[in-house]
Amino acid sequence: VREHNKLDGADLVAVTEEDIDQEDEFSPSLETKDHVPFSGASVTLPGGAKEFYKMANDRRSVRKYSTKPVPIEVIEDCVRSAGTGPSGAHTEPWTFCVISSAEIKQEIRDIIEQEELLNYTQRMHKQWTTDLSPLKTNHVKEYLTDAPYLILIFKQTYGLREDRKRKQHYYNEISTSIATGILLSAIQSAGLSSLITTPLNCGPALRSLLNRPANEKLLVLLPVGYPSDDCKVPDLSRKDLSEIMVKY
Ligand code: IYR
Repeated sequence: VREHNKLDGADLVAVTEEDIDQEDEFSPSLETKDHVPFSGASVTLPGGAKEFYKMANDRRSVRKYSTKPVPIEVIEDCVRSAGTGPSGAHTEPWTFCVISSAEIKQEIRDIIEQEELLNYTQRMHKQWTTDLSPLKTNHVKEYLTDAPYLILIFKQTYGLREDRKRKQHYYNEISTSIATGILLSAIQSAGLSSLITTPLNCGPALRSLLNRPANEKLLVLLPVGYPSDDCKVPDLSRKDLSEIMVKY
């Protein structure tokens, strides 16, 4: 009999005597192939890490968008980049739902604004809403219908193998979060803006709106587009390197 232990993002299956006797019932989810030579990065930025930092430091979370269209090919390249992220046992446990339909964006906005009204007025602690007050956020989210795209990122909590067995998706939340970070940088590199949102309590309704399967759980939702002409952002500063890096 197997014991399932919940451990830090991975569903570990305890190995028992019985499993060891029947080891041949296990087969890797990935095809077993010879390793291939690799000599490191072949594409680099002309200005190296300094140039990447300048780009990254220019990123701001944008909450007011222009309706100016963005070619879908740009979004496709950004999602391709996200899909290069490392993942537990190379399971690639993510789904990126890209919404451009005005009707679906409106439905998403309706679901989120309804929940966020309850979040802000009833569910979030007073300290939480107070901490957010300098950012001037509230339950009204025009960006959900103004931005040309919404990207809903789902983590796949498990997969299905060709032999119909359940495939373990180790560290699916960490893997999908790393892919999301790569997506943010790709969006930035295309001259576009975005915003990480975590619609509290909206996951199940958004999953069913988009007909996503039961193994997919909403991680984050990003509007993507250009900032509106009158866009303003909070006057924030970032921690200095000396505050975030410790050399040994
Ligand atoms: N999800 C809400 C509240 C919110 C929470 C945090 I933490 C933020 O950094 C920003 C907002 C909203 O999107 O308004």
